[in-house]
Amino acid sequence: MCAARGEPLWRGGENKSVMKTLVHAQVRWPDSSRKRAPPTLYFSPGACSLAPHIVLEEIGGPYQLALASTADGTTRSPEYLRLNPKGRVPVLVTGESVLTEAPAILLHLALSAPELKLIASTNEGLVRTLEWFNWLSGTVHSVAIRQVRRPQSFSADTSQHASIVALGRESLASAFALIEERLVGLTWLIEDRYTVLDPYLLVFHRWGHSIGFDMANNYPRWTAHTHRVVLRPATAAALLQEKIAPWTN
Ligand SMILES: N[C@@H](CCC(=O)N[C@@H](CS)C(=O)NCC(=O)O)C(=O)O
Repeated sequence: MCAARGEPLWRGGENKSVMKTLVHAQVRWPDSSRKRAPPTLYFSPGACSLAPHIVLEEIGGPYQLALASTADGTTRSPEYLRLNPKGRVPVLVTGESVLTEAPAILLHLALSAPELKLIASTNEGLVRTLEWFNWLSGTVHSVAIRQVRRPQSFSADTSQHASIVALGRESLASAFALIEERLVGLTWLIEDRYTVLDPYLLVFHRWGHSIGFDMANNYPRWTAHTHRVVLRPATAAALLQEKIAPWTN
């Protein structure tokens, strides 16, 4: 990172309406002239980049959005691969630094605005946060969700795709049941206050809807949690900017 350790890369508040611009279908590169520029989040509507987008709104400082659609091939273009060789969103560009991986970006954003307390404050809370992040981004997202949405990533043999999708749906059903169980008695996931994990969980709830799971009836506690996240003005703003609804994809 270009900021000193523990030092926020920017402070919220100033010239918000001027600085925050939605940049459509452009891939722009970090350079030295951007050292003090607001951070840029590369996102695709409804992708896991929605969580850092919501957190940027929570923080309230200037930032920019750059659309990198996962649907139209932008994230696999040679230009985009120069920025992120992993070919995925989200990417957060801050000055000369390019940060990938949703949990790392969420942690970075939480640390950049310590006064908002968007991350756990105890060792136990931090460890539980890592436990959630690792499982959600690994087992649930990169395996199960991907099996359902991109079976071609697991086999070039199209005759295998239906069974890969079925395996993914089975894994998701048990993962979602575990999420529902973990939410017993909780308002928020960690330390009973809103942290960056909560908007991340919202993304998975939306995906559940989009792949046809009956989220409201099968996961009422998780659905109530999602309602709480959606009621936050930062979430409403991010959903509006991405032109998506909370309950569909
Ligand atoms: N481990 C990465 C996964 C990122 C990821 O898979 N992003 C999806 C969107 S939710 C993507 O960019 N997909 C495009 C593709 O697979 O080509 C993270 O947590 O950020």
